[in-house]
Amino acid sequence: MIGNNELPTTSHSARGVAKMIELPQIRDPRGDLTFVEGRNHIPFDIRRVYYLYNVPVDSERGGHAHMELEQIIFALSGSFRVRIDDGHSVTEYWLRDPRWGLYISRLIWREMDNFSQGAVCMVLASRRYEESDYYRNYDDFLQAARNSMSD
Ligand code: T46
Repeated sequence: MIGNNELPTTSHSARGVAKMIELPQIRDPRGDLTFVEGRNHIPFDIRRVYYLYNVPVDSERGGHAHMELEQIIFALSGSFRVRIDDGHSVTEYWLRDPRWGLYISRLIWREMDNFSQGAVCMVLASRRYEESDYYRNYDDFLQAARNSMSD
């Protein structure tokens, strides 16, 4: 089941997209189970999984955007805040429920902070790690985002 109806779609000439996606939950007295299938529950094939843990509560992560990468971010445990900037407006999301992931397309600047003690952030990504895919300079991101919007 998908929250908020349709899966997000991205295009190279559109503004970046961020959207919460609800995953299935199999409730069970033995413990609940949630699963994710690429191109079913999320709009891409999963090429990489990484996770953040042992994160100090005053840590700030992110501070970049991607040229091509799409991702979905989960709080598997604990909570944290994700600030999303599409070059036009900024939106805050709080992740705290492992059934809900935050889908982030290309050309979205993200910043993460307010990690709770013991928070675990898991990310499913559409591509392998490539440093050349990052905008780590905000002005470079902004220019690319604005160019993309005007295409
Ligand atoms: C994102 C947020 C949520 C790798 O070697 N392989 C990897 O798959 C990743 C993600 C990182 N790295 C290296 C690159 C850096 O030397 O690990 C170091 C830390 O990476 P970074 O500063 O980009 O970590 P975060 O937590 O600020 O950002 C990461 C992702 O890079 C980013 O795409 O959206 O997590």
